[in-house]
Amino acid sequence: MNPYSSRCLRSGELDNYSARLERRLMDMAEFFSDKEMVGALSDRNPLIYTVYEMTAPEEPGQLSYATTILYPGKVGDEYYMTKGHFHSKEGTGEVYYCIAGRGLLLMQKGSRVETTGMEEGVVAYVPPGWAHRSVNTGSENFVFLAFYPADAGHDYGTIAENGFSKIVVEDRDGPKLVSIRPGRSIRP
Ligand code: M6P
Ligand code: ZN
Repeated sequence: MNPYSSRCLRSGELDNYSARLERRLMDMAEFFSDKEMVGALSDRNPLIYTVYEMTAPEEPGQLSYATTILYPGKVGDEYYMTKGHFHSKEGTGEVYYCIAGRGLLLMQKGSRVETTGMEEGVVAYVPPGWAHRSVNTGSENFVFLAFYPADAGHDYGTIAENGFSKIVVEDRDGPKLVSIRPGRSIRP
């Protein structure tokens, strides 16, 4: 295959991409904690995030990249976030680069939860084996670029079933990490 490139705008749009995905609330209802609020918002079904992917063939050694535009908002007290996933293939990590906005990269392995504060210019590393989710804690679009092995695969099922053990909610003083499943391993 031949080399290629994309121009990544500050808005998060790629001018050359293989797929554009939109995730609305009802595509990810099971991921938010406040089920009553999910029900109340179901008619409006707000757009939570948009992804532009440039995927390489799913073969060892190939790399894909994607931008995510995560909009500001909350479902109840919980900030808009991505579904979050494990990589299906063991031993595959990922690099995130924040282009604009502000948020948290929430990661969990077993019962260990870590967060990295994301703002313009921050580069963050997700080591193999850590589930990862992005959360928009700001009032503007949170935009980031990710690089990952093309054959990593997305495992959403484990998170849909078990959830992360902490969620990010708005408190009087700002974003707060709250335990909802204390000490529970995400992969039982
Ligand atoms: C980043 C990458 C993508 C991922 C996207 C949205 O751009 O990690 O692989 O698809 O974020 O996250 P999710 O797949 O968890 O909804
Ligand atoms: Zn990933």
